[in-house]
Amino acid sequence: MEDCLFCKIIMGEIPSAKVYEDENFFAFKDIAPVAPVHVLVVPKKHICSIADLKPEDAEIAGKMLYAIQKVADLLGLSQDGYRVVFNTGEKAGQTVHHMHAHILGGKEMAWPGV
Ligand code: IU
Repeated sequence: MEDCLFCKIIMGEIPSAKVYEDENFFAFKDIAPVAPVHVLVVPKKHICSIADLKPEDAEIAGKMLYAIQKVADLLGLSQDGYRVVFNTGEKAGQTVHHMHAHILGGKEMAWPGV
């Protein structure tokens, strides 16, 4: 998508601190981290949000969970645990309209955090 920030990051048109890439996903450090470890996992296919998933996206949506697991492993978070957040829509605070998972870790976290 032409005007999508995350599409530009995936294409390398905007620099990012990449931590992982495969055929379907790209992961990079969040520019404004809210935890000691804060990485975004983004599907290369432009899907605006979970709310916009179509039946044909089911496979990529499932694979995304595995990509998140892989990135969390690479970041050394698997043993202590981590949080995964998908802000979806305006009231949830989604600011970039290309579906992404926040992986947050490296600290004790309270729940609920809303
Ligand atoms: P949100 O769930 O849509 O609010 O998350 C968007 C995230 O993208 C947010 O945490 C930003 O700090 C992050 N981000 C980024 O990593 N690089 C950028 O150039 C921009 C936003 I703009």
